[in-house]
Amino acid sequence: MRWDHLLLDCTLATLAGDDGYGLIEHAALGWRDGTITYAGTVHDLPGTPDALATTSESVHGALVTPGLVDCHTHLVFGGERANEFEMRLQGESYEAISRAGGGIVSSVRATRAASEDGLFEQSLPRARALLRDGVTTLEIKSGYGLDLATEMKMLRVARRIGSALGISVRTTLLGLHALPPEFSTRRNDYIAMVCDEWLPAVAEAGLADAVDAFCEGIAFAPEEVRRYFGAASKLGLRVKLHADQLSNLGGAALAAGYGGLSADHLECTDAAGVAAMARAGTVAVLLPGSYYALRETRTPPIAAFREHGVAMAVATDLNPGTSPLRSLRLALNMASTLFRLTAAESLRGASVNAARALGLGDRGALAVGRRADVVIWKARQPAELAYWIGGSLAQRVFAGGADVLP
Ligand code: DI6
Ligand code: FE
Repeated sequence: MRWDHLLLDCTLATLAGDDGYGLIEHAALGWRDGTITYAGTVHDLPGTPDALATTSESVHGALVTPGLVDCHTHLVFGGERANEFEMRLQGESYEAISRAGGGIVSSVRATRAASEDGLFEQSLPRARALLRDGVTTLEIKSGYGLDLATEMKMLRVARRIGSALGISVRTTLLGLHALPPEFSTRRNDYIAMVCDEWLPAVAEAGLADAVDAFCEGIAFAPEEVRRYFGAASKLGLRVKLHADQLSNLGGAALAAGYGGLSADHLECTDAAGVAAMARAGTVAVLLPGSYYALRETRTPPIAAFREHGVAMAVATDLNPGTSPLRSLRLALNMASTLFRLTAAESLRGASVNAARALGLGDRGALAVGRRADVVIWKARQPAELAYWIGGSLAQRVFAGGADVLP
């Protein structure tokens, strides 16, 4: 059976193997029915291109990588918050704006007010911007509804974005993001409702691939998150956590204790948190966009992650408040410049390790049997993906073997 398509003369960064780029020069990459059938040198091809594949083309030495994976976004939301950006430029802090009724709750108002079609129309261009930058798998969280109907609306819109663009979207219920104003004096009632009503309803509807919470002084306490994770685990839902971003509440260890897919942010994580993540195989998702936008000064414990062998992912955290970042490549640049990840660590963080943070073993590297999610870049060196700041570098993007670049 012939392959559908064969790329020749590639500079292939396979990202297969335990570290580095997995570089193959003068390489070829073939696929059939959305699955990779060959990743190796042109020299070792088991026949002539015409005999092997229905169509083939030379990419003239261009860099070819797996489709990128953005494993942490909040890109479905109504409105925007440029006014809060201006307030922060005047010296207001993110926490002060949030306590004064702005922040997440202001996006909640706009998201509740939007129709489902309106929310889709507002959100789609943000996902398209990521796709133009090489993203073929994308995680999208709810969390700007804070009532069940709006949370479900967000999750449906997220799935619809995936179908509209021909890329993979993984959805996450972010039930504990902020306390909705109507529950301001009934905190426990809100937690009980999320655990006892929302989780079963969302699981039953099959709308979420995982659940997430914001564990922070301005959001939810560790014991509240534990109750929620306990309920989610009983329903078979995997957990992720916004952990130790602004303060150290032991979030990294908490997520690891529930076999968390990932703990995210981690600027304030301590040695015990790192060790717990290593034991549980929980991925550290680094979000340099919010670190940058909030002018944070503490960096995540990168050296300790390396030392303990904790896999690091890099994501945009695309959201209207703390990370209005619509380029995963820019997140790579920030991870390398601000957190000092090597260019290879940054790229692995947005491919193979990001896939792991979503529980996906079928992508993030170019190897026989993996999904044919492939990007051909206007670049020759893999380090260029973290090196260039801005501009457009993706030349062709394939998701499951189909050309999806708009
Ligand atoms: N952490 C974040 O970075 C975003 N949510 C969260 O839990 C911020 C969300 C926002 O400000 O709208
Ligand atoms: Fe986030």
